[in-house]
Amino acid sequence: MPLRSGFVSIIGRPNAGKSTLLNALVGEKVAIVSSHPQTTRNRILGIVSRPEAQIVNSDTPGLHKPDSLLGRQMLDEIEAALDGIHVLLVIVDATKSFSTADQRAFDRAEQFGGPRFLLLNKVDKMRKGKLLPMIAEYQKKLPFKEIIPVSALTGDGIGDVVKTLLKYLPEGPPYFPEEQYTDQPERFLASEIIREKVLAHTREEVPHAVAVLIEKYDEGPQRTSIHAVIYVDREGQKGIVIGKAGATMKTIGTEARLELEKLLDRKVFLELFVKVRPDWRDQTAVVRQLDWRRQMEEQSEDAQDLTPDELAEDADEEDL
Ligand SMILES: Nc1nc2c(ncn2[C@@H]2O[C@H](COP(=O)(O)OP(=O)(O)OP(=O)(O)O)[C@@H](O)[C@H]2O)c(=O)[nH]1
Ligand SMILES: [Mg+2]
Repeated sequence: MPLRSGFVSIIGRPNAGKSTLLNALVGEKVAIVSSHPQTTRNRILGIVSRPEAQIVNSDTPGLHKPDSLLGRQMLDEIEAALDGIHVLLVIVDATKSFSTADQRAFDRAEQFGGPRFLLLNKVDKMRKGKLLPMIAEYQKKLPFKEIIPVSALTGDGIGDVVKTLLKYLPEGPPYFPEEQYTDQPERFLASEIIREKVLAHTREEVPHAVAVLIEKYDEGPQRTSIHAVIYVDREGQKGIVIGKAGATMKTIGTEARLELEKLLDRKVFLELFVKVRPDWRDQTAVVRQLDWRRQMEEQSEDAQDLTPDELAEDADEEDL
């Protein structure tokens, strides 16, 4: 059988289930998930490798009208994720009525020249009888090559998505080694896991106002030491994240540490700090730091500017 491989991107409104779908496709937790809209802020690769094929899926932030620098960076991430892909997956929450945010996804999908599929997600929460009329309704809005009902949460229909994707991918060798299932560095994944736990234990405006930056990530001989700062917008939000007598922070820290230990398969020492940084979502310095690809590019450019002696000095410092 010829080998197939290609790039697939998932777009849709915030909270439709894109990240849950990515995790279901890969069979690993690659992207964080929460019940709050606009959880995902970066494009995230989730790679499915089979003996006969490799599907490189990209999760994206939810399509929305941006009201900050962070929001605009999120939209740039969506555009970057659509560049050069072979198949586009549009996902809707089938339990909700079609919204302007869904229309944004459909408008973007209309500009895409390749095959596009529509996934009707969260079918575990609806009566099966509603599906056929819904499929007909959606097909009238925009023609899709395939419309597939799924539950990203239970895994229902995910096998059909993979099977159908394989039919549309071009022949070609894999892009990534078979054992690699994401492109995110561990350091970024760690910050995301911490943010997920903050989102799980806060509500209203706090989840949108949270950013997590890793200040220290040391892979010592016995354990990995991680020092992370949870940024919020306002003093009151700091109190909410910390909780009564530090109870919320303790829960966030314990849950994040346990998940990190599972992910890294070693002991983790996690230190968390909360800092207030008013309006960070409009500050270039902070927003850029949340873009790990840019961070890595800048670091490698800085490294290129160094003389061999300076490079050696840098390496010594990292060993300390
Ligand atoms: N019942 C049910 N819930 C789901 C399903 N898929 C996702 N969810 C829930 O929907 C919420 C949003 O899921 P996410 O995967 O974070 O959604 P998203 O599209 O990535 O959201 P953003 O990153 O904010 O754009 C979470 O509470 C999920 O558990 C599903 O198939 N069934
Ligand atoms: Mg998401």
